[in-house]
Amino acid sequence: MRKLLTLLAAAMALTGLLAATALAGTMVTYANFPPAKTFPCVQMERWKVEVEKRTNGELTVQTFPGSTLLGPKNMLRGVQTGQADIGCISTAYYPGVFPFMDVVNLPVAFTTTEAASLTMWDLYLKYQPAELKDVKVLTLFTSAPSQIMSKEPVKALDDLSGMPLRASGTILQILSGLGAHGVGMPMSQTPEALQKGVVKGLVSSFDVLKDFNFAESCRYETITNLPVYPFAVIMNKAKWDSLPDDVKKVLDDLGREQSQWTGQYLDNHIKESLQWSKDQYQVEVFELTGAEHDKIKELGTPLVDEWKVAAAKAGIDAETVLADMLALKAKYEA
Ligand code: 3IO
Repeated sequence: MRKLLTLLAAAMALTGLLAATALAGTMVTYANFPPAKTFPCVQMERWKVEVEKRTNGELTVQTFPGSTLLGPKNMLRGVQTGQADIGCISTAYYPGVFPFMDVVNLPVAFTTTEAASLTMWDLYLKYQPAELKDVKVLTLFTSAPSQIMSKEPVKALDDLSGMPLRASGTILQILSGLGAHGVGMPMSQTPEALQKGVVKGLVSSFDVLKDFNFAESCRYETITNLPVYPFAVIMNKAKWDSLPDDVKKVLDDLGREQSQWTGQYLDNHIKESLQWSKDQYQVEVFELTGAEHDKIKELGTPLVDEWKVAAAKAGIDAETVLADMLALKAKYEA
């Protein structure tokens, strides 16, 4: 009986200790829209591990991949209102909402994800755009340059005529200039759209061939080097304000590093994904001619002008921001 009581007392003390530890720390929720295997969620899990390690567990992160907490289009509002503490948004799903960050989605032919991601981060830090003032930006990154993945071969630009392809943001306008039929929808809805046949392919980065198994239905890949999609990881402002200073410092110190880590991860992963797709499904990869690349470039010029007008309307010094972006791109691609 004595022994039992001692054991019971010890167990209660341990429980109390664990509860106290949990109380001393803060738990935050982190919502993401695509499935767990995809790169936005891989970077989320890496961020969680690093944060919990670097804060010695003072901050714990509960992750919700696959739109289990918030979806692609209610992510921004959901974080602003505190349904989730942290959320990952693809800014191309919010036309007109991010007039500054849209600059990263312009057809300037980024060659690596790492360069595009670091460019986005540096631009944000320098200008602190008004459109992100009501949330805390934890990190920023992009997808890799966008390519066509389709059920029917696109060996030349003429093959695009009337072809319905899923995309978002500026790529939609380029597709219409090429005679294709761009269908705007979030990445997370694309598996169903492909399966139902409402689109015959998509324009995004090659990581999705493996991570969504799109290689199975989209056996034809065409190298177009279209724009990257910008992503922002944002935190509810009141939640951020409530965090202790030492935790804030850990998160601030991680922002740029996380951006670079994600860029490097994706640059490696698109290669691995394409090789996997060749091995698994014998996908074919088509290269366009120089003249065709020139045509794509030509179609991009009015988009840059349109961005300048929209940015100026939002009070952004468009010429300076664009010049800065191109300088950062050159620096990081050197
Ligand atoms: C993307 C979005 C979600 C999951 C994996 C992804 N790989 C590339 C993208 C970019 C994209 O097409 C988009 O809609 O953000």
